[in-house]
Amino acid sequence: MVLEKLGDSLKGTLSKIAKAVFVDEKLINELIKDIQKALLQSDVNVKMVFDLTKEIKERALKEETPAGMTKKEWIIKIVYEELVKFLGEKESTIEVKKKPTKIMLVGLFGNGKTTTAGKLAKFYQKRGFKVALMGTDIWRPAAFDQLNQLGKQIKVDVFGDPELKDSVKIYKKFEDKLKKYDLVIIDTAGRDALSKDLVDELNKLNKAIKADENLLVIGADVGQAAEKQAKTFHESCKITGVIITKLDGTAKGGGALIACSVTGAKVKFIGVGEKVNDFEVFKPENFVGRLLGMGDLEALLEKAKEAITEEEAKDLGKKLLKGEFNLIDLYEQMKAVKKMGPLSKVMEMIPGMGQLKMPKEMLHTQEGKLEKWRNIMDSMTKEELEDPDIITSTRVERIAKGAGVSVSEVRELLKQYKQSKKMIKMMKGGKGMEKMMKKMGKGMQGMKFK
Ligand SMILES: Nc1nc2c(ncn2[C@@H]2O[C@H](COP(=O)(O)OP(=O)(O)OP(=O)(O)O)[C@@H](O)[C@H]2O)c(=O)[nH]1
Ligand SMILES: [Mg+2]
Repeated sequence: MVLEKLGDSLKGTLSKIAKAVFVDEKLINELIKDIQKALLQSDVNVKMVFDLTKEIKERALKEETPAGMTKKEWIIKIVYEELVKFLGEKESTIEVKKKPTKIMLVGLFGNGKTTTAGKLAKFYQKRGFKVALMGTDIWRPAAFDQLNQLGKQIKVDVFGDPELKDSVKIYKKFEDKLKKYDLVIIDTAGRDALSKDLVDELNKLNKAIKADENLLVIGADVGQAAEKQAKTFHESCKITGVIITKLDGTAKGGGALIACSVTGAKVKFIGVGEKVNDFEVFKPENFVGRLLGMGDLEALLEKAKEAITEEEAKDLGKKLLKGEFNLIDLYEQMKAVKKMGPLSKVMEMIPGMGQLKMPKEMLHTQEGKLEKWRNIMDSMTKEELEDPDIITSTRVERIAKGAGVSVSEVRELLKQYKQSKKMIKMMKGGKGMEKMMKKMGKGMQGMKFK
């Protein structure tokens, strides 16, 4: 997988959102920090990281969640949209319209021009075009051999003349022959820097070839330095697009991709391996979708929907307000709380409740306890469930036997019930309850799990 590390961190960040109980400013701030960390580790320029995350934060806090979407889904969508925007939004393709369409590949030493020439040739050949490769690298002795071998491998004609020590002359020599091809891909020589010498040579070639596309080939391992390279090549050699190679082998790829996109030079293709087929059209939407593991996230959000619904929360709230509270309600309440996450977190949201001492058992609804409670309640009569105060010691023994649990476990449930009832009475006395319900309602809306 390309940019595995960046993808993993971003996925981890977003699944935190999907799993969270409440989406609030604190969570959004955490999200922003996580995204910043992930992008900086991928060598994205600091200013860009801050621009991007500022936008995400502003939208997440200010924009209203569209109808039919949960807040969580909306935030994940914002992250996705902003990343896509940063990567240049729409894909930018090359159409082979006139014959021959000419693509010239330029770039510094070892960035993958020759390899990419082969990949591009294969890409268009597969789409039914008649493709030719041309080598104009007069600097590296083995350059023409390398291209020839590639041509043989993919069965594409290769033109070039290692004897001629002038790249323009090489092109001119074969210009006529190239006319019968739909697409001609021209490989050029690299340098270790964008020297005046290289600029002169490329400009000379440009004038002679008048290529339809001048594509700059940059290895992703240069990270954010890609911006400077793209800019200088863009200004001095009129490049029409960028191909980022080696995205498979570096943690800095995010930096290179984003850096290029902001120069205005569109990334058109990406190289994702050494083989001829390790090559893709760069589609920001698909790319970000894959990076964020959209498929996995959807599954995660689906799970989040299983949590408590707004209706359920309201029903429970109404009952509590009326002071009606029996064992069944306790069971429902515990179930709801379990769905929402730790009760302590719920309590933090209610004014004045943070300081309230809660029964320990209530704060830690253990897995399995609900199951047991349901069994115990199954052994109770309707009368007992509605008015647990009538349950005497002999009744406790009978219930325990029926449920296959110990007497102390039945007593524990009853104790829990009494404590909860007491607490509810206490809250009913003050204004706390109303506030709590309002706040709960708000929180629930934020979670709106359909
Ligand atoms: N992993 C990986 N390696 C790549 C990719 N593209 C190119 N390479 C490797 O990078 C090295 C340099 O590739 P070349 O195509 O020779 O680079 P070049 O730009 O033509 O180099 P010069 O002609 O010397 O300027 C080779 O070992 C390629 O196999 C890619 O997408 N992924
Ligand atoms: Mg080369």
